[in-house]
Amino acid sequence: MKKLALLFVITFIVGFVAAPAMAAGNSKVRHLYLYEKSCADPWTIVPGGAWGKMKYNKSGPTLDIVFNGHGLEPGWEYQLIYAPDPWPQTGLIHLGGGTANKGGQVHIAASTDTEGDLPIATDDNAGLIPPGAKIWLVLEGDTDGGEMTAWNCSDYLFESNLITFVDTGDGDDDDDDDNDKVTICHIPPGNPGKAHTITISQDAVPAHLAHGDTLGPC
Ligand SMILES: [Ca+2]
Repeated sequence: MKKLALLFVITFIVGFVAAPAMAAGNSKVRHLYLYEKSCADPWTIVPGGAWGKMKYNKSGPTLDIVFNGHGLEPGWEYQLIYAPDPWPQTGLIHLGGGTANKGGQVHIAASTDTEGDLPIATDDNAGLIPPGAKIWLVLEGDTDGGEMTAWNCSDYLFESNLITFVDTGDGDDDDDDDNDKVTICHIPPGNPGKAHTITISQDAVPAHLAHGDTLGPC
């Protein structure tokens, strides 16, 4: 009976201490693992290879990430990116960068105003059900502006899952880009059966119309 009472007291204490901590925690926080992969179908994870873990918020005015990578090349510079398909990942967004230390570890903490939700409308993976965004760790020198300019696959880390991010506002960029939305019928190239209505920023309209999308809902 004493044991049971003690257990009850411990449970009560743990519950009491843990509950406020959970309430204070951010329920929007998510985690994504990234791995070195085989670089050929079916893109299996390399056993004992490099890997990393990214903590991020699933919604907010900025995408806030904390990334820790392991087993990388000491002294090399890396960039964490959102990588819209297809090649060359046009429209990619830099989420932060860092240099691997002597132990091959990279630490990146950064906030980025994505100026819209992820995946972006022109991402092939926006046509998936459910849609998702790829996050990669690539070499600093392999991107230029909003595209990949080189492919050193065996030096990268790739997503274990697709993620989504909802941009709830303009952050501190003083644009009104998040309020400047247009509804279109998005017709995935080569896959008209997956046409669906999406809302995009005014600036993205010409690119969509150019690949066959139409104004207004489907
Ligand atoms: Ca924003």
